[in-house]
Amino acid sequence: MAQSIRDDDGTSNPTPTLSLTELVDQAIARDPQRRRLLKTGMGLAALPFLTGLAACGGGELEEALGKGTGGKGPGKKAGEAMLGFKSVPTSSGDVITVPDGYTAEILNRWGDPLFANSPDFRGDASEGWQEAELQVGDNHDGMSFFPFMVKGKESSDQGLLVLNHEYINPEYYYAPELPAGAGAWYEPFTFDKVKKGLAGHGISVMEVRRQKNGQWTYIKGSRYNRRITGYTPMEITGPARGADAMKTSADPAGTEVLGTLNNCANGQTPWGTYLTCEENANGYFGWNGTRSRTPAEARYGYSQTGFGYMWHTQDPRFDLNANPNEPNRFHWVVEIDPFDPTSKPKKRTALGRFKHENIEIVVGKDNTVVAYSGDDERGDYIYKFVCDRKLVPGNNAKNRDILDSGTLYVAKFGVGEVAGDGQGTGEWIALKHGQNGLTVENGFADQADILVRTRMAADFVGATRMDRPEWIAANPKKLGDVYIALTNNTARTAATVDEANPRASNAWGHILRWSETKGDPKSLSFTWDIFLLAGNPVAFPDRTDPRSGTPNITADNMFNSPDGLYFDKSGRLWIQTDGSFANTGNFQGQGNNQMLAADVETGEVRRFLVGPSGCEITGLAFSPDRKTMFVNVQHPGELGSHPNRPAGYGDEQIARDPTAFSIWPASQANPPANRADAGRPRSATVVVRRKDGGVIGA
Ligand SMILES: [Ca+2]
Ligand SMILES: [Ca+2]
Ligand SMILES: [Ca+2]
Repeated sequence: MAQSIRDDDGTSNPTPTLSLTELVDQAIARDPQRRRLLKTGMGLAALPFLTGLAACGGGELEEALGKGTGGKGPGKKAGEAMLGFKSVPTSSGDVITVPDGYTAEILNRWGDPLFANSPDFRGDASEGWQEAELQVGDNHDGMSFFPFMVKGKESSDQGLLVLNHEYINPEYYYAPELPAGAGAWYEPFTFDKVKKGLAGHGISVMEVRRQKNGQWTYIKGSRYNRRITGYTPMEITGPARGADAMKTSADPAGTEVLGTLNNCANGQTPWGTYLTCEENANGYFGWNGTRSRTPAEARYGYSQTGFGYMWHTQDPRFDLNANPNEPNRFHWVVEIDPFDPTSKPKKRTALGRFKHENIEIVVGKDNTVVAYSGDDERGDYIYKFVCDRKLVPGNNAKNRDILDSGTLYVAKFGVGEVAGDGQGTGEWIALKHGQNGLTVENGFADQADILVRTRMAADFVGATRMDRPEWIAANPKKLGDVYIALTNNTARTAATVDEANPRASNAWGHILRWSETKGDPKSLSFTWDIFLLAGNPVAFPDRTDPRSGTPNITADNMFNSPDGLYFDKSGRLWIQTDGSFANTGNFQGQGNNQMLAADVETGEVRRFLVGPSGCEITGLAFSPDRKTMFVNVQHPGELGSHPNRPAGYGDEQIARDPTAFSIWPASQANPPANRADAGRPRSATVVVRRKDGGVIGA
């Protein structure tokens, strides 16, 4: 999410971690001979690691860039190009652009009818909550494709598409009732509007099918179709089930919660289930009257008015003074069986409570199941969970509750042998009661307490504060290699940079990767390096200036704020952005949010897709043959600092004139003659295919 009152750019982790100076001093203590090298100059640009990157990236990288496509990297099919498409130019326009030879078609949109009895989207936001519950939700985000098995094989023509609806844009979601000047567009704010808001959140499950002509459709009324919303009953499982902190007046046992909220990104398990991650749930809560925040409420970013949704004014469930434990029942990972529309989703508390971005499951050679997840806030942490039980391949029933027991770890990044060379070593620290000082004496009552207050346990053990951990993706061609998008952190200062987060005022973000020791996902140590620093080589042409990015960032592929990361089966790394589309200053020439692909062996990055006005690109899935790509466009029309934002328009104006800025996806093909007939911009799932029917990206 970006660019609005609903963006949580706050910092609720005040814990200091070691400054670069302290890290350098530590390294010098270990190796006094390095003193001269490390202590000279000391502007970041003078740091050896940047010149080191230039040295290892420069010549070889340019050669790779010149060669363009092809080459036999590991894991590719013979003759398959890693980046076999021509880079797409940036754009500030109101359409999706894809490379020559590709098509982009709309599969579903916010408000599309999902069930036989669903009403069609009216376009004026006049639906009530009962109707909204029967339609596709808003703000599409993380997504997975579950192929049907046909004749014993995974189909690339039919299956279930499961997608998150992270939040709503009230300015487009609610129809103004009072005339302009008589009140704000959202007034009067009612309990029914809370319920409609809850209906726009959650998850959609829909059957999708490829037609004979190659185009995809979703099947309205399929028996698999399902809406999960902010009201759907879910079971609480794992160590925090039944804990005092999980009990409320509505659920005195602490075992069942209504709904899932702020479902950002996702994960897909080898046992056929979907994982959805609860991120900025704090934004929906507030309080009436006065309240002194508890330390945990402060640490998780709760405030009197949240992100401005106003739910707490109408529904006591979201009022911390009325229901102080209700927030503890969010910020979890939820597991859903998409093939059984009657199944009850499960909140898996063993995985910890924080602002989960996505969850990436990796299975070791010994069938150990490991789950990675980042906590998306400035200065927060990277986690991994190692399951107690091993995967039983092919036995979904046996694997079903595997995420309920295991050990949660948090990452600590070290400088390694050389300070300032952009690589290092790291360790995973267990967040287990009785270990690493997480004891009753130190204020942690039991494992449930550690899990409900995971952030505070991680603070206690001294984990490394990162530049907003977003998606994590594991390289399918190199077991134990894991990549993370660290989207940006303009709050980092020269005094708080460290080697893994090396830039003060990091406006563009970076992608970091680590290799688990011996390639074993359950290892408790790793080595790491920086895959790329995003930047702007046009605004900052001096390539020794860290603001220009690493050498693999060029005028033709530059971007800011990497967010979604996804490896396809060939080992292509897809990068989706949720950053500034201002196209000026630090971001000049970078246009709208976009998607790129990277060859992680050569470091080459190419721009694959540019989104419409005011959107972010997030959520990615492929058919098993990878000839169909499903990609989500979230919040087209969000005003932010877009260059085409109508003058004088804020949320109030756009709510009353909702086609003044973006009409995507109506703008994509055959837009209506009368622009107002488009109704309003809508989040949507897009199908990208190659006109020659080939593998996407190759
Ligand atoms: Ca995020
Ligand atoms: Ca180092
Ligand atoms: Ca995101």
